[in-house]
Amino acid sequence: MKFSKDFLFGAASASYQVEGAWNEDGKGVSNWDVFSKIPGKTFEGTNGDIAVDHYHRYKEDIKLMAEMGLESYRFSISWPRIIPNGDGKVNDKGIEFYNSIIDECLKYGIVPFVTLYHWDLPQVLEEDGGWTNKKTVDAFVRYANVCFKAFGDRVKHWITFNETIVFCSLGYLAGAHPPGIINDPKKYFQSTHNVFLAHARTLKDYKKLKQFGEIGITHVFSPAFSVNEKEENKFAAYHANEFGLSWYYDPILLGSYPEYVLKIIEEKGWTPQWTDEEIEDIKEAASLNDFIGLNYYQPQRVIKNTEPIENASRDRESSTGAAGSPSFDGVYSTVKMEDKKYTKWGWEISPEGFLEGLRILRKRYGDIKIYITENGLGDEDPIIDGEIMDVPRIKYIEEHLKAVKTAIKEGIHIKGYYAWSVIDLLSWLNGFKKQYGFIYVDHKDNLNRKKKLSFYWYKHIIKTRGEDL
Ligand code: BGP
Repeated sequence: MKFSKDFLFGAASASYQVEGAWNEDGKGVSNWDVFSKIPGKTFEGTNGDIAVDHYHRYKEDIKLMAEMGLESYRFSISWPRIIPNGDGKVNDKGIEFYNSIIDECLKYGIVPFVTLYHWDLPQVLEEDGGWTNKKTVDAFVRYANVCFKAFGDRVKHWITFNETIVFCSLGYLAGAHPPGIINDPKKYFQSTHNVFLAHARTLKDYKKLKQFGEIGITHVFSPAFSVNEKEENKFAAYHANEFGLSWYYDPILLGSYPEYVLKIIEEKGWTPQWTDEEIEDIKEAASLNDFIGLNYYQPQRVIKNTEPIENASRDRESSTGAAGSPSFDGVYSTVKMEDKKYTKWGWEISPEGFLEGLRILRKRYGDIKIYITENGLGDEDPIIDGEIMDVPRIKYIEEHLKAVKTAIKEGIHIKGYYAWSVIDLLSWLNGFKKQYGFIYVDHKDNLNRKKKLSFYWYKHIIKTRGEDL
């Protein structure tokens, strides 16, 4: 089987992780510009001041993407580059930069797939309460409208938010992302609701503009499975999926919050402050989603938690995605299993979990259109005789693309696959050590670009539309 002609083979990046130029051409300061400079917050104090200098080298980078045969490039817009203080004057130079990126893509027939929010919030808004403040909702909707008006003639694929669960939970429970708050479930739930509201209102505005593109949101897709048939562990996995999946997917796709979670947060006093009008907006917007974006790296293996949660460490080390921590509410724990395979960073490699998760998703939400907006392997790539031999990455992507193929055969509506990442870039908490790209960046030699083995492999897969997989 070949992937259909309208299936998009792509790869992704995010503004803070690639651009650099953090204080150039009128860009405002972002929460990450500030947070990454707090000692101990990032791996060896790395930050995105320069990142891989995509801001100045985008032409070279997009040319390489074209050479790889990439059909679509998923990138994000830096909000503080467009509106430096979050809700004030628009920065023309920022508009100009993304116009150039978009036009450069289109020159080669690469479809731009744009994320509006991949975590770099204008610092002025962060200091005013960030996503816990409703003012941020209004400011986001305005910013989104600015982008639609500036780029919507050429951009026909929009993602509002990237991974709400990550920036809200690491921001307000683990303290490992800005604003660095530890263990505040009230703020955590408030921020998630505010993001869903911003998403809903943005969709309503986008549809009014009649630009006839598609719009959706990207969520982490990390289904939880019980480690065995024991009732208490099966319940732990159910609970994990209600809090980690349903809480995020239900408001977007069904227009309402899951009863199970609502009841618990009510008892605990964590219910967000919301109005009937807001709940109505979320409900109305559910039918306006054109697709859902899934970022899949690994599933979760879950058991009932028995440890006191006070023992749970809340820091960078324990927030990088490896199994082994109790949940914030102490109900379940993620565990590493003897019979599973893991990456160097302790992430499980499970194309089976991917496929199984896709089936569960279809059962709950029906035939929604899906894009796999991120999937890939973080590794330290071996260099042999000057060549970057990233064979494990090829294997990882191959296995996951096969799972996509099977899912499509089963009738699951997947219309595109974006590898994370197009080029080696800054990992939020792991610096430049954890590589994901098809294109290598030499940090010892002027950030020069070099094609990896996976570059040639992906090129072949795209050219043959995955027939040989
Ligand atoms: C996702 C983010 C990406 C990227 C990726 C890999 O959660 O959307 O921006 O960072 O994970 O994560 P890491 O760099 O921690 O391995």
